[in-house]
Amino acid sequence: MQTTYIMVKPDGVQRGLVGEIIQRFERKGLKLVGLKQIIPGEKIAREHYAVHSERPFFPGLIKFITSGPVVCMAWHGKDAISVARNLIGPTNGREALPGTIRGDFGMDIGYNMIHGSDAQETAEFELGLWFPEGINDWKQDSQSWVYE
Ligand code: D4T
Repeated sequence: MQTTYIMVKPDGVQRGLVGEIIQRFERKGLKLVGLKQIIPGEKIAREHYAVHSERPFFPGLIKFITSGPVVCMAWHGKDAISVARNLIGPTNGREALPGTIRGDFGMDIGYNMIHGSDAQETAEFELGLWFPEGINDWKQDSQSWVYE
C-alpha cells in the first residue's frame, strides 16, 4: 500500500475541474486521506519544484503555482503512485491519451492541471511538505469491495 501526493494546480481550480478530478480518483477505488485548499507561497513552491530549479521554465512555473489556490490531496491504495500517474497521463496534454485527466482536459505543458508524485521517496517528501499536520488514518468500508 502507498500514499501519494496529488495537487490540482491553479489552472485546474480556475477552470472548475476540482470535482471532476476528485471523482476520478474516488471512482478508481483510491482512498482520500487528506484534502485542503491553499494559496502556495514562494517558499513551498520552490521546495516542491527544487529538482527543476536550474531549468529555464522554473521562474514561470513558480509564478504560475503561486498565482492562486491549489487543492492538495493525499490518496492511499495499492500501488497508489503509479495508479495515480496513469489516471493523470503524461506531462503534455496534447500527447496524453483520452481517458486520462490531461488527455481529456489539457493542451499545454505549462497548464497541465494536476501534479502527482512520481516515486515513493518523492511522495514521502511531498506529503511532508504539503501536509506537515499529517494525513488521516481511517477505515473505508467500501475498500473491502475494491480489493479481493
Ligand atoms: P508534475 O511534476 O507537475 O506532476 O508534472 P510531471 O511530473 O508530469 O512533469 P515534470 O516534473 O517534468 O514537470 C513539472 C512541471 O513543470 C511544468 N513544465 C515542465 C513546464 O512548464 N515546461 C516544461 O518544459 C516542462 C518539462 C509542467 C509540470
